[in-house]
Amino acid sequence: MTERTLILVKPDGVKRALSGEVLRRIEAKGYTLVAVELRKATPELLAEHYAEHVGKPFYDPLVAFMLTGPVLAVVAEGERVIEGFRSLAGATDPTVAAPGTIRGDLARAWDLPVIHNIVHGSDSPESAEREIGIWFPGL
Ligand code: IDP
Ligand code: MG
Repeated sequence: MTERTLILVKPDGVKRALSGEVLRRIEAKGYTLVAVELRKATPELLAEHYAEHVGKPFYDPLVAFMLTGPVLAVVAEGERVIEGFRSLAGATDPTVAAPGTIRGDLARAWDLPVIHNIVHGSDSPESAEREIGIWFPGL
């Protein structure tokens, strides 16, 4: 079934000029770009986006990190794109993310309170619908 997912190039990816590389991989896989916008997050928006992580030890550092610079907000569309982009992104921890994935190829561990791993991708149809509504309420 054709579906949509919310992807973010996080501030580490934007700063390292990897936005184009991430978009290239999304398009090369065969997914369609529906929306692409360079945005400055706000604490309110991130509190909604990361609601599931409130109270975890990395929550405050995660929000602080996401405010260090612009993020590239993307909606991509395609057959099973939610699962497919998670597969392109690789595991959360870039040290063990498989080579060939965005995180496995382009990120590594730093001695930081929050993992810098270049991208976010919705993890389920429910999350995708919720997150697209947060970042692109007009869609
Ligand atoms: P995901 O991005 O692979 O879906 P989540 O568990 O949803 O991973 O976590 C959201 C983000 O929070 C991660 O992408 C990463 O930046 C950060 N994070 C997750 N777990 C940890 C942790 O154990 N320590 C530090 N940062 C973490
Ligand atoms: Mg997640």
